[in-house]
Amino acid sequence: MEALRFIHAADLHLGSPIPAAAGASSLLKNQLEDSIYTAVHKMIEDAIQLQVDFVILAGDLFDQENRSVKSQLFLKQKLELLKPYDINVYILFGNHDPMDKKYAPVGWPDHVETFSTEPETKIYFKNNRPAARLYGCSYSDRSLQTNIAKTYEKKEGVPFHIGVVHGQEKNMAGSAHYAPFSLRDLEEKNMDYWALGHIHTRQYLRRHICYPGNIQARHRKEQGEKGYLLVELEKDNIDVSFQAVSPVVFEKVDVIIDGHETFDSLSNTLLSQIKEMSHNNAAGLWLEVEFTGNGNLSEYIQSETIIEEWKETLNEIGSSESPFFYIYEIINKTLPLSISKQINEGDHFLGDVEQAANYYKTSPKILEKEWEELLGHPSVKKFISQPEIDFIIEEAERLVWNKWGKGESS
Ligand SMILES: [Mn+2]
Repeated sequence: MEALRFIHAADLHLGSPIPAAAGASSLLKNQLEDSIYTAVHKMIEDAIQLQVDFVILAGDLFDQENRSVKSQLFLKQKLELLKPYDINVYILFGNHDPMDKKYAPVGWPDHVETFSTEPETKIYFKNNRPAARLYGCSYSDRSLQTNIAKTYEKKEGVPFHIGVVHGQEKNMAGSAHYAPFSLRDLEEKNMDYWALGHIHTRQYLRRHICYPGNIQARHRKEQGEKGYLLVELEKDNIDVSFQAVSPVVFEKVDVIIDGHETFDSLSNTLLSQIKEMSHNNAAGLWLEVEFTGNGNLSEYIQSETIIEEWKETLNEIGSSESPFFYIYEIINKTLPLSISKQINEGDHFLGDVEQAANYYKTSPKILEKEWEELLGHPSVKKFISQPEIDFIIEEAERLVWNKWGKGESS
């Protein structure tokens, strides 16, 4: 039995808009705009270099159901590069690019096989012998409510079996519309590998049941390196390794201000923390920096003018680093020493503020009632989740503390 080596990717979301921060240079904006294309290009180069047998794309190749012509032609051109190397491609379409929607049609070359909207199997031949059977089913519409993985029927006669599904594990929130399955459903099928798609965070549900995550982050909430999975299947062994290809990486840096008396010392700490983040494959890091702790610098970090100037200075340094970094936001969660001291000494008013804040944070139901009109509004509801509410409460808490600590009573 011959071993197999293949690439498993999903959720390319080609054509997805990636909003950049307003202050970023056009160079940075362009890089961000092109980042998905750059990531896909790198994956194709890797496929050739690593001499993989085939590539699986497990859904949501295109971001919008009308599939932009630019994205389709781009992908077709890239996949054509694989043909001279006998690298096949197996494509399944997901909820973002369902098959039965209207889009300018683009034909796929022969070595690219797409799964139809009925569960079907494809056989991969290696050296003229059947080497693997792939099971898959594309979305016809933007939702697929059936447990499609459960309907896959394993047919013997080939050495390896690979299930491909674009869907969500049943216990995950909002799973009902996306081919919901339980881990047990998948395990019972005894496949050698499950190539999953749909969830943008890389996850290994089992050694052989994996979500690769999306290939390039599109906003601050998709943190860390992104890429594809390289899978090596042998008779009694499986090896799955993550390969980063995303040129732009979103990250968060947490810096504690305690003990820093000057801005240059704090800057040095921040810069060395950024250096420690090793992202060898990334061209650039987009950073959200959060300052916490107590110290004399807190008072200055509260000033928007200072923060803006500081950000600019740091970003000038960042632009000549490799990978470059760009700080798009600085979040201040610090307190001046004098105020933290007053809190520790049991200042009643400051203590009361803290208590009130904790009360609201730990009893979301009460806040829901008090803010009913705001939080119940359908167009607001979508945008305000619990972490954001907590953030607003903490901001309010810090604002009151600072004003009180400085003796401002108006
Ligand atoms: Mn999806």
